[in-house]
Amino acid sequence: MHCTILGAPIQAGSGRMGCDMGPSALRTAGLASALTELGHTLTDLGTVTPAAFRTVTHGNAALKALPEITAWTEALTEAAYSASADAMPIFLGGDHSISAGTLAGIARRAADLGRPLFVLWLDAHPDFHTLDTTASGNLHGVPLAYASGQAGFEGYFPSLKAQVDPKRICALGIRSVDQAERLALGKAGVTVHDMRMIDEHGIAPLLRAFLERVGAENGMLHVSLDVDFLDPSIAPAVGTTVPGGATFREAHLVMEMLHDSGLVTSLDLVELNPFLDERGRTATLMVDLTASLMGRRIMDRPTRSY
Ligand code: DIR
Ligand code: MN
Ligand code: MN
Ligand code: MN
Repeated sequence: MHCTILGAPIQAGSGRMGCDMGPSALRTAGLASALTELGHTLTDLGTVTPAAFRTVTHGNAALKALPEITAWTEALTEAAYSASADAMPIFLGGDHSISAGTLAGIARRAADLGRPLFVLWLDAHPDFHTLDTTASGNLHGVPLAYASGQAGFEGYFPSLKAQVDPKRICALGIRSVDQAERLALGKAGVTVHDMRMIDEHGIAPLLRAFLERVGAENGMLHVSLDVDFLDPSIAPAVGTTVPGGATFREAHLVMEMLHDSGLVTSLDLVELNPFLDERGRTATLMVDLTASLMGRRIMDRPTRSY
């Protein structure tokens, strides 16, 4: 597989500093060699640069860094569209607001190719706020709502050339949902497999059912991996730790199943805050999970086709 790597060092969407060091920490943890050792080729496209920020005002006084995130979203939409032309792009955040742009660009690519785009959202949070409903004002809480065409972004974020169908989104690992998000997710028809579902059914059957849908429709699959999907005991380097997250083996199993499916066409690695890490162990885990997604395995086994 040919991969492209793009750094998107945004931190303003998370409301605290540090995520801008994410791309550097992922590179330091050996992302490139992990990919090439698996036989993939790669082009590191470096760092995306946003245009100058415009002054904008919005009725929600809580919103933080709206002009900055808007400019980043515009730049990332274009970058994601180009980077996905003939390669699998891997986007290095940066906080989760990067996915407003990565999803918008990938959705446009999928529309060009005439293929349905599915999204696997691996996160403690659904990030399904609009500019009107977010109470924290942290714009890493809005990308999934924006990219799936929820109302309230018009005139602020770039208008979408193509949007993600909310019914093709599966959010997995969810354990912190605000009331406005709960209502909007239900209304939009997003599949939410929260930690309770994972506890009761196991993570594999839930993921398998989703992958079967993607395969049946010859879909493209974008995976967005937020560090806080993982339990804080194994992944401390994130500003919004939530107890009760995915274990080391659950996370690797998800990645291994994704690899075996052969369906993944793009990936976000987001919310890594190296300032909060312990001797690089979260960065290393994120790279190891990416390696599992890209084909690293314990023992050889037949590939499952969906
Ligand atoms: C909360 C937390 N729902 C908010 N969100 C995220 O601030 O809107 N934390 N995405 O990582
Ligand atoms: Mn997130
Ligand atoms: Mn999160
Ligand atoms: Mn937040």
